[in-house]
Amino acid sequence: MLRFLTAGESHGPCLTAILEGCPAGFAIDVDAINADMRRRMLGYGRGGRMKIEQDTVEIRSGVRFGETLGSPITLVVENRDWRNWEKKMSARPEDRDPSITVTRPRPGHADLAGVLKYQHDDVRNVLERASARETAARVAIGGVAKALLRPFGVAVRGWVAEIGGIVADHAGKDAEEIFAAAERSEVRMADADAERRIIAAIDHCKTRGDTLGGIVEVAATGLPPGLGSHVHWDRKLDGRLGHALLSLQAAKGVEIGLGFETARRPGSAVHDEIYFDERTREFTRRTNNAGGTEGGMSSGAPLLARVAFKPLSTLMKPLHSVDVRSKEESKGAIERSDVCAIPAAAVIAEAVVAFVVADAFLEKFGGDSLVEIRRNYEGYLEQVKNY
Ligand code: EPS
Repeated sequence: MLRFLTAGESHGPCLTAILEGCPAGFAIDVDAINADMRRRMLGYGRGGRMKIEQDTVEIRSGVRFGETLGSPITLVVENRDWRNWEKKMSARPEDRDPSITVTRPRPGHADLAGVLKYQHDDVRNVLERASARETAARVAIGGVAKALLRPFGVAVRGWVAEIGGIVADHAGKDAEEIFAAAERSEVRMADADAERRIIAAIDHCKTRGDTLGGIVEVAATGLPPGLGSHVHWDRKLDGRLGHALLSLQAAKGVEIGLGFETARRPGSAVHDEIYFDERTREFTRRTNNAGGTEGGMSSGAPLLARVAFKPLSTLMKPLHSVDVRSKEESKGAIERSDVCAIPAAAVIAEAVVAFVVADAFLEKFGGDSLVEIRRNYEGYLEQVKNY
């Protein structure tokens, strides 16, 4: 239904995203997209690059007078750093400079597998595209996805659950409360004590030339039941979320709802019992351990996803490596990087969830315009209500 491509190297002129499958008539607020672009740049532990960039989205196609046309939407994010890299990242053969070749792959990054696979003699040919800079394009795409969901009351919110093993205490707070407090936090958490300890841990890590990973959470609320399907593997909503979230740079694990904890409990302590409210004539649940999906379909309860990110693989005190040219023992190359990018990862995961949900939403209620989709959506809700 909805599909996108991103293009662009970290230190190339720009990132480009093309989103195809957007129906007509949806309001696009560029300022709202740019607010997310700014949120992605924030967070304690970010490195020098974020001082150079001022990520903003320019819409080059598919939107006229603030509304989608139904045609592909092109989003461009300029790399301000490009002016420092024009020669080093030039497309012209005469600019080739062997003295800047990177030959020491960083353990954990795409460097070694990438040069072996693509037969490159310069690790930079891999690392530029493998860089998490690409996530700026995904946040831009997510901004449009949120605009597709907004008229139907679907909201997607992300925050940080833990960094470097220090876990936020978010007990007793709902998604809206956690999100509101996390937006004011340098580590995107609603727990001032954990925040203090994490900031100290990031400072400590920085002095040791090390990095920290963490876990982010995303909640999507306002979903109708029945997005995705049980009938085929590639139509399952949780499978699609897993694929999209694990495609994020440094992502190592995805959980939906109770996730891995379900494996440790008996069924009676996992499954969300079903009740019927005679007054509203609705099926209800008292728990949401399933995290909003059952059988690969949205249940109507909030969708809750958790994503684990490993620590960034550029270490200022680099790990053991081997020079790919000389085969001599060495240390991994040092590139400018962040000590911790987990607060940004929460914004990025939020954008990815928004895309997957918008795609499943259009698949279910598909049409060429907002008017047509609204009719399908309202008709379906009526049908569910009268079941
Ligand atoms: C990033 C831009 C990159 C890194 C980071 C994310 O810019 P630079 O390499 O010029 O510092 O800060 O990427 C990585 C940590 C990585 O390993 O690729 C961004 O825009 O988010």
